[in-house]
Amino acid sequence: RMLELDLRAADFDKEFELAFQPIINLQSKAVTAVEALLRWPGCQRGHVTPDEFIPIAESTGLIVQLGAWVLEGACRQAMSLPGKVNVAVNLSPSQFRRGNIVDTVSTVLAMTGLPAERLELEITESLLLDDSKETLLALNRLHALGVLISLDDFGTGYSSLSYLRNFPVDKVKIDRSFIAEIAGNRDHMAIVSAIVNLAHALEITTIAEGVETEEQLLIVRATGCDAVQGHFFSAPKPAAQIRKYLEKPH
Ligand code: G
Ligand code: G
Ligand code: MN
Ligand code: NA
Repeated sequence: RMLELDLRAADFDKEFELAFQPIINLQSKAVTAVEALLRWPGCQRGHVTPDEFIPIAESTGLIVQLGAWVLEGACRQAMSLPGKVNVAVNLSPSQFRRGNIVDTVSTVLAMTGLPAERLELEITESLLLDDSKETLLALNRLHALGVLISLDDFGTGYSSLSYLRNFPVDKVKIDRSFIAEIAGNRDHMAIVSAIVNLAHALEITTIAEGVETEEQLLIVRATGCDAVQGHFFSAPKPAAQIRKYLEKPH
């Protein structure tokens, strides 16, 4: 694939950018974190989405270097954004399997000066699925550094309840497919409520993803969910725009 050659040849600093999307706490109504999302505006081949290039970065192993670049950039931005917001960074399973993620994270924290408590690492159930000792060890070490672990896209995979008990999970992000239909579908509201209650029983915080309308926001709030993210508040935006969003009162 040609994209693979472009990715191998890419100068990350010149071609890639991070977008940031606010995560809003429903009690305080404050932005408590921003999620960093990778963009490739400098790609020679024109517009490519992360859903196209991230799988290639994963299969080639380039995600180890690219992921370290994302971590560093995200932590640097978190240090410079107002309001001491946390930053959430997506991690691929290959960053655990092919790279030394614990060393990478501790190096980036030391280099940028970001307190570990302000970094949230988003992992997916696919990482936990093969139940490896190495993965558990790495997650426990990351947690011991003080970083928070979020389980992303929750509800779409196996959603084994044992994951929430056996791994150091601080937050679950309820997949946006449940939120998309929450207004017209009682089953979806019941599922979201059940996830929120289960998480809270285990002292895990909940975030609803993909909130696009006020109606969805009100229903999500009624489930007792802690935080929301989605286009209703803001799409992922370049750091300069997110800075403005954080500076203006809500
Ligand atoms: O905003 P959206 O189109 O950015 O993201 C599409 C997918 O790409 C999502 O599943 C998201 O988690 C993933 N993604 C975005 N940025 C990163 C990143 O820096 N690292 C990894 N591993 N995945 C990312
Ligand atoms: O897999 P992950 O949750 O990391 O991916 C986040 C993805 O969700 C990104 O592609 C981001 O652009 C997208 N996203 C964020 N908010 C919304 C929203 O309100 N609606 C939709 N459809 N997508 C969203
Ligand atoms: Mn995510
Ligand atoms: Na997600």
